[in-house]
Amino acid sequence: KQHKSAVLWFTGLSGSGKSTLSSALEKELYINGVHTYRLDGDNIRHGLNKDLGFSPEDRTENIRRIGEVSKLMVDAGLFVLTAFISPYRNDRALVRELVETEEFIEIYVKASLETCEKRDPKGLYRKARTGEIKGFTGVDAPYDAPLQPEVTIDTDVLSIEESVETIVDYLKQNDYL
Ligand code: GGZ
Repeated sequence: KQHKSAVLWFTGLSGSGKSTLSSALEKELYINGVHTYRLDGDNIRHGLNKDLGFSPEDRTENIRRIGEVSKLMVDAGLFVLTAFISPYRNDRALVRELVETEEFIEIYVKASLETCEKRDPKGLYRKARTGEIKGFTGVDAPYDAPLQPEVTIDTDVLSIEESVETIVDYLKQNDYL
């Protein structure tokens, strides 16, 4: 059966597990014969969006462009996985409207700030706490948690395998797979 195309929009704090989860899910989708493309900081913030920083305006523009690119890829028949903090509820709502609503799946990667700070894989929270980095999400910049995400993954509780399974189940139940 031909699968639908869609955007799986991961949102959550730095260190919540968006990248880890989206790459684990991508492997599982590949096994299911789904043609995917993953957008993350490595291929977007270092390329298309390398003129953008982390001011509120730049974050909004970052998400807008990623939304436009995602739309093109969905039109091309792909399953797009995006892994950006995307801290503003309004920016995410605009992407949802841009991509057809039924093709936008918001996945809230939920982890407490405490957990994210403990993980601190790049030492950025530490730098934010000492003031070396200003305007860090969760420390001195806001994160609007999704109110009605299609899927919530609590990475404080679930393993990566369990998290991937939860998303795959959602996709199967809603005829994406
Ligand atoms: C948040 C920042 C910041 C500030 C640099 N605030 O853990 P990381 O390193 O790999 O993930 C974070 C990434 C966030 O980029 P996004 O494009 O996802 O952000 S947004 O959706 O808000 O536009 C972090 C690093 O960039 N980083 N400075 N001030 N994260």
